[in-house]
Amino acid sequence: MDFMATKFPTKPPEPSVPKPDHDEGGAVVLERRTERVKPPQMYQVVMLNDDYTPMEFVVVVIQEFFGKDLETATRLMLKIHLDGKAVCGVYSRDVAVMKADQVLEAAHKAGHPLKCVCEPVEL
Ligand code: TYC
Repeated sequence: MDFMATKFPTKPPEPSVPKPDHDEGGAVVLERRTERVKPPQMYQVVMLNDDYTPMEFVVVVIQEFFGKDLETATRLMLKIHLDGKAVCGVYSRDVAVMKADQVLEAAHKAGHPLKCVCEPVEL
């Protein structure tokens, strides 16, 4: 019995390395291709408002875990209090998760319901 191939053999994909070419004078010319590497996805740590955590505690947490000075931490705390939330810092995923865990642990130990979440930064 005869079998027929259902597909013609396809050409292998072109290699992605620059191909040597020749200029008018016969010299080999290599085309330079710039490699574009995507920057890593960054994550923002968003602190949420609640009715019970003392303002002073939030200010200390923001200074301690997000490296802000007293004035910046106070402004951020007030923004959270008034708007319901604010971004306290932007980091790689692992660092953002670590910061959020540190905040939650400190709040839990102190008996406050303070919450924060990590979310990908929209481009
Ligand atoms: N709303 C709280 C209060 O009136 C203060 C507060 C601010 C709580 C920011 C949480 O992330 C927070 N005591």
